[in-house]
Amino acid sequence: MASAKRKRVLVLCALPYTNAVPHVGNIVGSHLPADVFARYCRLKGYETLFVGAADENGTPTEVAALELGISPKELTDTLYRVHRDIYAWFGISYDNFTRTSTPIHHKTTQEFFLEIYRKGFVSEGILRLPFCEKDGIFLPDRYVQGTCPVCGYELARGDQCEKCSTLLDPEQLVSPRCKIDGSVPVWRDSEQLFLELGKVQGTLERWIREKKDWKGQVTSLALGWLKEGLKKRSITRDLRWGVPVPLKEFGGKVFYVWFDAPIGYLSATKEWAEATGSPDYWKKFWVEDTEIYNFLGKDNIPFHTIFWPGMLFAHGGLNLPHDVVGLQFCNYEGDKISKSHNWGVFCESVPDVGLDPDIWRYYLINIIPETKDTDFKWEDFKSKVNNELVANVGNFVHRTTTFAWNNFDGAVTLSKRSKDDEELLAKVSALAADVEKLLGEVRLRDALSKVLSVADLGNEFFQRTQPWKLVKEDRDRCEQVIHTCLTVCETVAVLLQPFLPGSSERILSSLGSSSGSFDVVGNERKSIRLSTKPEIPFRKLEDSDVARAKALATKSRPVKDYFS
Ligand code: B3M
Ligand code: ZN
Repeated sequence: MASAKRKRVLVLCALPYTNAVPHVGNIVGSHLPADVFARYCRLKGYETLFVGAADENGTPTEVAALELGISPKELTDTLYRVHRDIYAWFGISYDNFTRTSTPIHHKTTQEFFLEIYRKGFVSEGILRLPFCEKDGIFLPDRYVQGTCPVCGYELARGDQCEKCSTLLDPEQLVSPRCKIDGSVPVWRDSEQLFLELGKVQGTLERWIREKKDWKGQVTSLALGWLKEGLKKRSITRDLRWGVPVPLKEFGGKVFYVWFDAPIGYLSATKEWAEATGSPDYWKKFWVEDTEIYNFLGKDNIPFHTIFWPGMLFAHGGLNLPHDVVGLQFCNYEGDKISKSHNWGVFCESVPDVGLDPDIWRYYLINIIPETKDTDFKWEDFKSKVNNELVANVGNFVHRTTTFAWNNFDGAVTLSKRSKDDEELLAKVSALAADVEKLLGEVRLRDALSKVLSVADLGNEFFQRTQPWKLVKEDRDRCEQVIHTCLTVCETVAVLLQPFLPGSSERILSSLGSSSGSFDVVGNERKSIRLSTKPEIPFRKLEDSDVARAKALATKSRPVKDYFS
């Protein structure tokens, strides 16, 4: 017997830096898959919490502010709101989307540090850091550019090579330069603190080897780094902006942004718990039985499979990720998305197009880079929306509801079912079970395509049973057929909930239903009464709509314009 205990799930999305405004690649690469999964967990009745935050500390912010001639606080105050509003527009259902500049985050980070410091996982040492004499600052790792010592990629960043994913120290780069002004940095010694990752190497290795159901790309990357042997990694920097190191000897220094950022997962949970009036409730998710799912882009995999779990092992007593859902990249029309080259679809402009967010969600879910890099293409956008969402789901729901409205005044009652109906509903049931299973395995694209198969079956049934003829020849049978079709419509709408929340709610309410869970098939209503005259659920995109969307959504608003 399965235990009656309610399963608990914590869904986490990588914390976006607030030095830029997100583009669609950022949405499909973490927030949207995390959202679909969180919505699924809620519908399953799991105790679900979905939190995130703006990653506001460290050098990415300090440098961006420097470039704009404003303070880091001015920069992050504004960009935090921009991020928050964009995620809300796309229907990303964060229970808490906060910031890493909050007092609770600072406190949580300092306490976390003191715990691992006390436990002997922190050492002191000298770090040679790149200093830009022109800008008068120590350069953030990622603002040093040079050739990757491993694969030879010439534009590798000082924290990591984007080509081969190797974690780097800026010092390892061949011919390093300052990314801001191209000058050659000088190296200055400074006293810093280090996390002794070597001490948790064995524990990490055992933990990762146990993870049989992780994506292959994630496990193999992680095992690759472990094979090289983990070295100590610096966790402090000489910056003003960030979380201060709570040791007298290290006064004036702050934590390295990758040290405090993942602790943001914890502080976002704590902040949420405080807001609900039960400040200790965060422990349910971090100490008691909970499955934690982390969603992130592939460049963040090392930090989530090695660095953050290493920190958690050093700390002890906190839950580790259950799954690290590492996603690949999404390109735009065959090339890497780039704001500076104005190449991509930019979130700040997407609402201007005037299309329903669910239309975007539908296409974007189709290009979640689950196993390999994907591509946003306008042709594909149009054909997916028109040939799948409109022609399949929309058409089935619309023809069924319109028929019921015109011929039965919008209300049908089930008298009996034919074998044909039973067979259809059994197939629908089986597909619905597949959708749930795929969602549980975080195979979101496959899950969505199964939902479409349900609507396919419905369309095919409608076509074959010809209710437009039956209504004249055998009205009773016609009512049974329409009842069956409406039941399938309801199932489709219920299954669409995690993917297209707004549309599915509209369809459900027009069917006189409100779901909020995944139980429909086998649970269907004897009498179905439409609440309103049916409207077209999804409108077909004309060439002119796509041209307009393209013209508007590919315009990016320079960050500086938010401050003028
Ligand atoms: N901010 C990197 C990024 O935005 C970083 C993620 C932090 S997750 C703890 O790609
Ligand atoms: Zn490389």
